[in-house]
Amino acid sequence: MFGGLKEKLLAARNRLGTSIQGALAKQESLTTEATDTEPESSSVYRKTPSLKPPTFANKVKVLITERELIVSEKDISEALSELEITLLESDVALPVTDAIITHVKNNLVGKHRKIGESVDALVTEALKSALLDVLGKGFNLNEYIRTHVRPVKILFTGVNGTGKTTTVAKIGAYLKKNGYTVVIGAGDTYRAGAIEQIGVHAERIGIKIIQHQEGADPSAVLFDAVQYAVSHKTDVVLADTAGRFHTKSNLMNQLEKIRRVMKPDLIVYVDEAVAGNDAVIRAAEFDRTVGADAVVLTKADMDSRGGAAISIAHTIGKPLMFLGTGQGYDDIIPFDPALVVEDLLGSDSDA
Ligand SMILES: Nc1nc2c(ncn2[C@@H]2O[C@H](COP(=O)(O)OP(=O)(O)OP(=O)(O)O)[C@@H](O)[C@H]2O)c(=O)[nH]1
Ligand SMILES: [Mg+2]
Repeated sequence: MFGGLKEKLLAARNRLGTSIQGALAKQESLTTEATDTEPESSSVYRKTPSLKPPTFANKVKVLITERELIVSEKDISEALSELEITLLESDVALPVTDAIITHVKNNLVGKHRKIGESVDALVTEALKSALLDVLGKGFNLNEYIRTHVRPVKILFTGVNGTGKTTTVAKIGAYLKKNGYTVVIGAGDTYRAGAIEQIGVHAERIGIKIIQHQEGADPSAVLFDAVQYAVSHKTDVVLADTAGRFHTKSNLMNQLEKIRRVMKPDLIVYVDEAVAGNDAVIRAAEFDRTVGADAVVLTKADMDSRGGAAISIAHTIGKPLMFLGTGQGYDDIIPFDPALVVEDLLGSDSDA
């Protein structure tokens, strides 16, 4: 998952570290020159590791020992430009790229006095906090269901073929595993074979499904699913819907009707991570028209660039709830920003 981004971030991190190491080396030599006539007082500086010209290979492990490090904007401006290009190439949205660059710059430019910290740790921390800042907090669905009136009604929307139906099945299996009772509403009455498809999933994971005939009004199906949940004290209703583009006004009106009739507690926008910036733009459109409370990005297992996952929460201001990571029912992971950042930048600051 996001392998390309990981690699590029490592290169950007080393590049930033190398720039700072260069600045440190410059300060070091200035200090040494200035203190050459004061043998005793300069001993601390002489003990610091000898600073060879920075190279990619020595991986910026240099310690900011007992002295102050001052980083100027000029010291890191080239490395920041490279980071910017890296992010844009990875399909991170422009405003999100800007936010990350500003955050990293604000973090690194200025005085640092952290005894024993390596330059690499300094850079890694700056990148981590910048990413955490744009990734938001995620969305804990278990917690949400636990603290809301049942049945919790969740409506899934999105464009064609992104993985809505599979996600409904995966989340059904996930919630069942977490001890909740679930009913699925087969709200895609439009595409041939859709009712059968979700029916097969429901049977495999052992979850009740409410379905009507192909061509029926999806609002009526989903209303029935909610009625079933109320009368059977079911914890959660998961409503599948037909794929649609936000430009198709008749289908968007249909979704609006579903929303009025079903009164969902949560509208979850589903798109595929591999769609990159397109997914972000579409999410914003759906949020604007029918609303979105949270996002699921599927096919993260096939996505090397990671741009949509990095950008979507910050762009539309709605949390990322799950990542789909394959075609099996267990291939879904709650989106945990800290874990994603750890995975992207590694926990070993000396790497
Ligand atoms: N690799 C991978 N494939 C996935 C993932 N989620 C869904 N898929 C596959 O994507 C394809 C489309 O999935 P569906 O769930 O039918 O998509 P949909 O959005 O319901 O499609 P429509 O109802 O036609 O709009 C299927 O082959 C799924 O197995 C995922 O996280 N990773
Ligand atoms: Mg479907």
